[in-house]
Amino acid sequence: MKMNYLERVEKIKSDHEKLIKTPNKELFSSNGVYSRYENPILTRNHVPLNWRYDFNQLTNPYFLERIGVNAVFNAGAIKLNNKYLLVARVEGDDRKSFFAVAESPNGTDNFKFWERPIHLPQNEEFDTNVYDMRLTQHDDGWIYGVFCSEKKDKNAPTGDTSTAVASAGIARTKDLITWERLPDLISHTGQQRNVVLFPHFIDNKYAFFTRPQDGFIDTGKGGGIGFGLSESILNAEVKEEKIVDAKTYHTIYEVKNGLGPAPIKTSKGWLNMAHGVRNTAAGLRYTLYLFMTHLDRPWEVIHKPQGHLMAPMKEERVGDVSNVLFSNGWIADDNGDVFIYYASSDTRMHVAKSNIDILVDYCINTPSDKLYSHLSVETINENIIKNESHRIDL
Ligand code: M1P
Repeated sequence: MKMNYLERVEKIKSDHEKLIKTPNKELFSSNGVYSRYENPILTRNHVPLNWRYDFNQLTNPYFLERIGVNAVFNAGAIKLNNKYLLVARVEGDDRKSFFAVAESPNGTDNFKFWERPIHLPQNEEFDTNVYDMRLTQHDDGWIYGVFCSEKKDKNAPTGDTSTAVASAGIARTKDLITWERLPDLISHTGQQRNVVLFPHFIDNKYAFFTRPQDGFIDTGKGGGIGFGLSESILNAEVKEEKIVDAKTYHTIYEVKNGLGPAPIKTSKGWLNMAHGVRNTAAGLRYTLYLFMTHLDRPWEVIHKPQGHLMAPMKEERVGDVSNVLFSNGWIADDNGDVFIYYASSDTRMHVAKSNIDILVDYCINTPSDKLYSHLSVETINENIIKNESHRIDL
């Protein structure tokens, strides 16, 4: 269909408007633990048109998209001034990721990007790429964003133009508009990605969940979700990390894992969501899992259900990096509802809804992984036996 300039502008504008205003629908949940919503909540098509198009007919007579966006995913989340806010990873066609805030009035639809992407101040050595921000409303009054700062590996052999180094970048803000950049976290266990600031002081120190790794992709001898304290946030340094949740053979986190968003406090302990990575013949598979840690000792696991909480389903399975669910944002609402914001296959953002009581029940009462097939069968048989006195005729 051939369109003139104005028809094309109008169509693109009205499609965009329609997409942003599309209502979302909660779907029935057969597991009862959480319910997915029907539509993705943020995609590359949600990105404002004036970031992508030149609206001057003289310089853009064909109304071409000048600055393409490849994907919107892995968003941090926070509720501020009654608005549900996501700090999304927006990845341009040029492969550079940056952060941008999108706001919704209800947490499940009508997500609209703020006027401009976040201006993230740079340290002396620039970040080549930044992504996966975890937001923490800290006791000290600041909102912190901890994210992956990626730089070229200076020790890579000549000709190696892809080896990178990951460290934890730290920035803080009061309003998500103006950000103060602090020095990257110093750790002594190799590279760091998936670092999360704990919201409270512990022994008057800042506390971080970490993910030590020997290489950029492979965690090597490192790995596991770690935990360590830092005297200061202005020059954050974790001198020692204890492993909270180790990678383990033949589990959904056998290759690596990493904490998702900052944990949610409940009367029975801290709720933690993480991603676990396992190997398959078709490559790595990322799923989300939950565990609870002790209220006073948030590095101590007290309940850990077997397997995943959420795994990629249907269209979630396919994208730039297929077979991936990743989450670094959730919001616990005042009425106990929990919105789980998750990305599928490094391409788009979704939401699922649960609540604190249900997630706590899930953590406490789901059997744990006994690590052997015959013990999994034993767990099922125990359930069958328990059910014999509670038969429901179907
Ligand atoms: O591609 C899947 C994910 O891979 C990385 O996570 P991890 O360090 O645990 O392997 C990150 O690059 C993440 O952004 C990405 O979604």
